[in-house]
Amino acid sequence: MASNKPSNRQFDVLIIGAGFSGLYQLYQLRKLGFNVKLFDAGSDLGGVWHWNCYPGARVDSHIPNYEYSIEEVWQDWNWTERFPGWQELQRYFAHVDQKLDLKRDIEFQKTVIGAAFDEPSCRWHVTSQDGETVDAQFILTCLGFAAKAHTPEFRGIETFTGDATHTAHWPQDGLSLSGKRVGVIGNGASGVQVIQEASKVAAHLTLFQRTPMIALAMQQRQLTVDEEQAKKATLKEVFRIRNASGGGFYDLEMDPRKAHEVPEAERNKVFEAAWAKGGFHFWTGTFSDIITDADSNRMAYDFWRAKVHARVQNPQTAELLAPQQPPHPFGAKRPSLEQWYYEAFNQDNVSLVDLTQNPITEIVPQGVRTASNNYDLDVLVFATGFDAGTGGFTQIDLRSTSGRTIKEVWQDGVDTHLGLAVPQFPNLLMLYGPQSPTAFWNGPASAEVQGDWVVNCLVHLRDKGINRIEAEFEAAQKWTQHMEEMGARTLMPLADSWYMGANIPGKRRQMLFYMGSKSYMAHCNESAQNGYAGFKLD
Ligand code: N01
Repeated sequence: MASNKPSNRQFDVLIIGAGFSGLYQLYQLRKLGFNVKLFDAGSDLGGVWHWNCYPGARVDSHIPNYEYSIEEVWQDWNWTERFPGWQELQRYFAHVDQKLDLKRDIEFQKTVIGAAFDEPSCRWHVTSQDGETVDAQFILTCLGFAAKAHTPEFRGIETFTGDATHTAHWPQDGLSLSGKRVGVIGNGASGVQVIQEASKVAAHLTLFQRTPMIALAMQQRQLTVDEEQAKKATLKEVFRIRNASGGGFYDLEMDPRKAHEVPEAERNKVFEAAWAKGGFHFWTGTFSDIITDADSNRMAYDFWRAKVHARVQNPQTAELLAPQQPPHPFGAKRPSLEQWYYEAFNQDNVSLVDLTQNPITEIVPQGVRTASNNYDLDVLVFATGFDAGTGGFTQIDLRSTSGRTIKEVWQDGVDTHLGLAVPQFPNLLMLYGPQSPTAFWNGPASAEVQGDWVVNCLVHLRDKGINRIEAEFEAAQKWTQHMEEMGARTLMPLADSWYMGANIPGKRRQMLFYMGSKSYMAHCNESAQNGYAGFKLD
């Protein structure tokens, strides 16, 4: 509940969320003399990497893209895998804390449940679950885009007598899948990862698939200490290029040509090279028109499909996993990365239920009932994603200056100025939020680049004696319009993705994330250079 009571504890800045963005803000603002506090709902650092401890959870951005560029952090840190898993990422955050001494200004298990802006004092009253209300001039929301898990409302869901969990709420003390009959609903990034691990240990694993996932080869590998040490000499330059790049990767280069204009042999060479590099290279590191031209997009899809069919023995299963007709344009939904996902379906202990032919009718005490079958299960995993971008906000009783909750304000769609601020929510700045490049921007790069903009903004306000910053309605409407126009020039709107808000029943369909961090930052910097155009400063 939002509260209007004044509080005993007062801060210049309250940061919500101890992931990459929140920790970066804390580190920078504290150095600049702000009185800062960070609240996080979890019991340790890491944001999603604190919560996501399901078997196989690992990052899809390859090292060294996925880390801070802060020298005192990287100079004596060595990664062991090109795509590190959640345990290693948790160790990394402990290392970050050790180097930057962050925890002394962080309060854990401090879930923010409400916030109301007090006009006379020009400060936010922020209430947490434990009943305390604190007072801050500015709130920085560093909630991540996946702060609210989505579990579909299957009939009978509460009757299941086995262990049921959403991937984002995986028990911190573990949940064994060994020797169990495991069902997984969903095959996004989380589903693919948990399926791979479950396939190794489960007595039987059943994937309930609604839409085939266009999963790309991760090309995981171990990193040696020598290799990591040798890399240090190049890291400053690597991070400089990464942070200036259009997606937060130092080594993801687009071929400027259009795929359908390139001779087939040449095109396949480019596709093969990207495939061999692994990770997102095949998504955003081939031709410039893959996500804008339907013919070029289809060429990438067909290349991918042939790769999958070569690995799956049963042609019918292969067709379910990689159908002749693309389920949606390639890349218009976030591709998962996989290591042995497709081979898993060659195993006797793994089966696939096609929900388009055989939909789930209800969850029963023993397992899942579909239109034509019953599946008895010991463990049911909901890898069903998130109310992305906005869910982290709308679950807080966050009040506008006119008293409306952000949930009400965003009911008919999100309007923000530059994905940084919402009209009628003064002195609240969003990092990695909706209508900024979030989903298309490697997290640590965004934390630093967008993060520096926010830090500079707060310094500017302080230096100029400005107490209040608020997004203007007209600027926010223009930004939404600009995003829709950009989206319409791509194939993105054609998929029912979380990028479009289309994965949540009843959520307004709109482009929720800005495509292109370079042009995004150009807009943000232009606003700052013009006295924070689009914001009202008092
Ligand atoms: O969620 P998702 P996620 N009945 O939304 C299915 C990041 N991430 O947690 O496609 C049946 O992608 C749904 O089916 P459909 C990453 O950015 C990163 O996997 O809607 N199925 C889909 O298969 C990622 O994109 C990492 O038809 C239902 C699945 O559930 C984002 O988080 C790791 C259903 C949801 O997939 C979200 O990934 C994990 C229903 N009623 C996550 N409702 C790494 O970096 C939903 N589904 C590694």
